[in-house]
Amino acid sequence: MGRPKNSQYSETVKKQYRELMERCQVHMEQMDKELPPAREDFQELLKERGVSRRSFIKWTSAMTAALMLPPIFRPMVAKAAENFSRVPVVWLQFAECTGCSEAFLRSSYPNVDDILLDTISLEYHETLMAAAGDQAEANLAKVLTDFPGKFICIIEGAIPEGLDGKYLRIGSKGKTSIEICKEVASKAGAVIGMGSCAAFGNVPAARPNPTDAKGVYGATGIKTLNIAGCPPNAVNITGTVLHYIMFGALPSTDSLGRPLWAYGKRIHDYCERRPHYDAGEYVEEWGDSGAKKGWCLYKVGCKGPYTYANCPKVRFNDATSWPVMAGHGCIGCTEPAFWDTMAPLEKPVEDKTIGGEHTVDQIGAVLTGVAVVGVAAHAGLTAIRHRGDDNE
Ligand code: FSX
Ligand code: SF4
Ligand code: F3S
Repeated sequence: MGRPKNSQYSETVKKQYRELMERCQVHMEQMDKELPPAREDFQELLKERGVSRRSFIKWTSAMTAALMLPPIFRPMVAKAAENFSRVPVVWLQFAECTGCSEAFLRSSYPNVDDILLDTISLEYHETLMAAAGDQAEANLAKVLTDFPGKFICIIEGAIPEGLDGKYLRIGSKGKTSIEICKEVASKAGAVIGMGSCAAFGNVPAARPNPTDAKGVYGATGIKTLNIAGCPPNAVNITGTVLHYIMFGALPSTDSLGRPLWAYGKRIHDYCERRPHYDAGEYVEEWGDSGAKKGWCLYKVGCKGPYTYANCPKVRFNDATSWPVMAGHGCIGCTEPAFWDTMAPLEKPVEDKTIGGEHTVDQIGAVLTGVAVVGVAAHAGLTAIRHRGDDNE
């Protein structure tokens, strides 16, 4: 059979989008029946915080495109935003620095993402909740009983496996992080690893890794969707949760469990210094004339060519800047073991399996083969993933 003709192809795509829309509508109607009512009127909240209707519509268009969905899904994204506060969330913290929670709480002026994150229904979060001791544990047990299969479990931090997990015990019963993780995640509708520690072990697992720390999957076998980064960008969790609200499923991921909509391309592919890379204009040492002119940071150790993330696009600190824009190369914080292999090097990676004498674009092609599996032109159609399809 040959390839379908253009008109056939577009009919097929339209049909698939119609089916996807139906699935979204059915799921959101079902959700309406099952979940508690919204705690706050989202439209009122936007008004109170000074976000105009026009800005909200602009945001929904941008988020729809970011999630690789066609514009017809914009009203569904708006509806999902209104329902954001209805999905109960349990946030577990294990071996980490709380930077992920900080990133999640960051906001100096309100934009739609920040307001959404403010409304999230956090039923349990050790740093933020008022309850302590037995009361906190009772709150957690209540979510597991009241919303089995309906709440989202977000895990921040690595899990120490050493001493049978006893390097990290939490609560009055002294449960290990392995026990808590298994108990809570087994009852969740979706499990999200927030940050590179939960995803890959990261800082707590860096050499010599005295506690034998691992990512959630490595320590427990529980598959997580990974919002990688140290810390990750909060925008990437907003989009992922919106997707879950719309379809009852997490977005499709690369082989490392990172959602393709946010981690499908390399830093190097989006970087504003890329024209200087292509022109062979490099910073040779810190403070030289190239540094003053904003040239490419590859030779002083930028790991953008090996790193999959959308930092140049979404930026940090109210979207004002990101590491390369601030003048330092990317240290690869969304990649496994970056503390051992990439961060300390203020020069290009020499490992021949990754870099060496290859050109940066060859490196990208190799990494694409390893880490990212085909982002289709109409990737929205493949953006629905069932639990258990990732981390493989
Ligand atoms: Fe810290 Fe989160 Fe890095 Fe880890 O971040 S910012 S060490 S990813 O688990 O708190
Ligand atoms: Fe940007 Fe780094 Fe790539 Fe240079 S090597 S273009 S600074 S991402
Ligand atoms: Fe991390 Fe590199 Fe982005 S260091 S924050 S992935 S620019």
